[in-house]
Amino acid sequence: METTFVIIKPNGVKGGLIGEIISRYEKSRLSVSAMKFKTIEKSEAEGFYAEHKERGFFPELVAFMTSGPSVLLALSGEKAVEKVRTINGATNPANASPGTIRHDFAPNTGENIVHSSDSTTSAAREVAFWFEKKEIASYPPYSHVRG
Ligand code: IDP
Ligand code: MG
Repeated sequence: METTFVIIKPNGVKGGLIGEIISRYEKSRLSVSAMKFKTIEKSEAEGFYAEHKERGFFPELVAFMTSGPSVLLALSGEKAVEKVRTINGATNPANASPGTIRHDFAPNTGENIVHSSDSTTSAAREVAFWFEKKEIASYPPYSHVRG
């Protein structure tokens, strides 16, 4: 069992895609183990994306991520990190495979609808960055009713 971290970015929330996106993860037998609806603050976006702070797109990324509410999620299940990266698709939606979230909904690289952790190490850091321990469900993944 593995846990990964996801953000439904402000354009995913504004676009009415919360249900659609979470549904795709659940259909892949991933369970929501923590969830929060919030407008990310500038200092939080800067801290969360610190690895990108020297990149030219950083100010634009921070501005976009703080432009409206996001949904923050911890998702648990077998191979959760890799599964979610596959479901989300390539960073640049022009390179994303048909059927992925970014292919289906993202207008460009900067506003690519979803974030997800790129390794189990990042996932542990990112889950801890946004959630307190008591906010994370400790039960094992659901027995999905679709079997
Ligand atoms: P990832 O989200 O697929 O892991 P990263 O390379 O970690 O991609 O970049 C983090 C985020 O920064 C991307 O999701 C995207 O929103 C933004 N970003 C990355 N590269 C560019 C770019 O070349 N132009 C604008 N924004 C970018
Ligand atoms: Mg990344």
